[in-house]
Amino acid sequence: MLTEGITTHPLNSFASEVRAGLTREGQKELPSKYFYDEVGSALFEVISVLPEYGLTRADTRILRRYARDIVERMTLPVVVAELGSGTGKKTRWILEALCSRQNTTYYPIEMSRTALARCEIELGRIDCVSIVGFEREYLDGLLEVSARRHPGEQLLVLFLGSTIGNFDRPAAVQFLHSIRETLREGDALLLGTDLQSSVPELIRAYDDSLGVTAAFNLNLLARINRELDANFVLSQFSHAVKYDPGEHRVEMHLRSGAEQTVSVSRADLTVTFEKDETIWTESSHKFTPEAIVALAERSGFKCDAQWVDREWPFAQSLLVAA
Ligand code: AVI
Repeated sequence: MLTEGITTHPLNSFASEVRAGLTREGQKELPSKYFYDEVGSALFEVISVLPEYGLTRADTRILRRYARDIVERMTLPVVVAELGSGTGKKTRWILEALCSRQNTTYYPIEMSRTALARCEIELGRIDCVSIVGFEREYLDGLLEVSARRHPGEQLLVLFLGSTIGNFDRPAAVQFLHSIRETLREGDALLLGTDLQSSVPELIRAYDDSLGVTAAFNLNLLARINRELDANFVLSQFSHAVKYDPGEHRVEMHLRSGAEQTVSVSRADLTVTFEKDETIWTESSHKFTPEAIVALAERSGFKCDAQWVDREWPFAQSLLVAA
């Protein structure tokens, strides 16, 4: 695999976002994108196979079952780009379905070099696929891919795993709109989204009995300790999960077990927590099929088709640039 471009979150942007989030008026926050260091990515891999967390299995099942139907809706030749490819496991089905019809260039766009390398191992063995990885922010990478393709090639962008659910609703519209702006009419976005289900089932999915999701959440503080020279005492914080029925989202927080003061040297910050005060670390929005159609339309796409899993409420939607 060729890997192009190098962008990592520079230390000072991590430091300044931590500083901004922990000094906010009212609810303290940390951005969920910082979960995914080496340890966090490994923990997320474990989450994705937990019995309580059906999301990744549902995402994969739909792709395995319907990859042919999905690619048959595209006009050949097609190049494939993926935003946040992870290890690329799920993508195999789409690439194999395309391979029965054409040789395919696949552009994984991913911030993690380790994930890109694993993606090459996972997918590099498919004969008719050439992989060109981009270690970039999603939109930067996509602009580059879109500009590189040959005239007449259609672009299929994959945004799987319900990562769109980690954006606030207005940010989700804005992000899809920015994707749309990099595309040409007729290009497509395959969007994976977790759907609404019962609240106890959702809470269990984010508060598993082995405590893996709790470790994933707490690792954010451990990462701040490691990279920003902070002194969070992990045993003084606990994983907390709640569901906001108005916003249809699961929220993860870290709750302070005592009144305490923490310093984050490289962010030039000393911060005080009340007992039971929380840091909001992630939102996972849940959708309905109709809400996805509306979201698509507000962002310049038309929903061409949807596939819903039978075992876990999850949808893949093929959105065509209108
Ligand atoms: C990556 N993202 C879609 C996952 C989710 O379900 O929101 C991250 C995650 N957080 C806790 N468990 C999984």
